[in-house]
Amino acid sequence: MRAVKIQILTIFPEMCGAILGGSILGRAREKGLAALEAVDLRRWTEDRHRTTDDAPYGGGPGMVMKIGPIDRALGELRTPGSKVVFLSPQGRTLTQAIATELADESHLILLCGHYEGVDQRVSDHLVDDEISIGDYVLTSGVLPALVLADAVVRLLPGVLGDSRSAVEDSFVAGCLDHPHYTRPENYRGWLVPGILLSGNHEAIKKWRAEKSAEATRTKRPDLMQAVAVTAGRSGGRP
Ligand code: 9D3
Repeated sequence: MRAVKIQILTIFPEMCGAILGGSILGRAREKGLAALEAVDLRRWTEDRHRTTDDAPYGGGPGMVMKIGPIDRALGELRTPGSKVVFLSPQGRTLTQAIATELADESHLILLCGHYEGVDQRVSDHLVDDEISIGDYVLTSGVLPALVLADAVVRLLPGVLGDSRSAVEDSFVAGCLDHPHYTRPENYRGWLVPGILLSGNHEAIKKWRAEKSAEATRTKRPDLMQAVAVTAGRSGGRP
């Protein structure tokens, strides 16, 4: 059994509690598959006010996170096999492929920024990887760190009840899912497609593949290249 240690380094560790203790991540912890922990960056401050930010050199609005507490924290948390990931709007955008890559690590330290930014020397000298979760503005790196932890932990063998789910990810990542239905068969006249009630498993499999391809083509044509590759065809040709 392979266990992954994930430490979220932040000045707001209390933001992480419900997520790290909740459903899937909580179960992964209980099963001993993942050790998830929010670590308070203020432990490494050295002044009475536990200061983690300061005014920017060159002037301007807002505050900048200081390098000192971050350097001391990482100096203590790092291990020979650890990887420090800085959640930042300047990072490479998180994808399923990156989640898979990080799920192979044994110790992730997720560094979260707050305020207007973090001293550039942190990115330049102290981190191994820099990741964004997309092009929209959040107030800190804490939610991105939790998103990343969730994407990674669900990939660990044994975390999802159904081992098939994670295996199918390689496909799901390149193609939208087919529609799902459950009881009742008729809700206010809105019917479940008859084929799903037919018991014909070959036909159902084919219908789902077609629905999946159709949804991808109409809603996410940008994914079609990946679908063609996944299906073993070349260069997105039909
Ligand atoms: C006014 C300064 N901002 C320019 C738009 C810079 C800024 C600094 C810090 C914007 C957001 C943040 C806080 N966000 C993150 O630390 C963050 C983030 C995000 O906002 N969106 C997507 N992924 C990420 S990863 C970390």
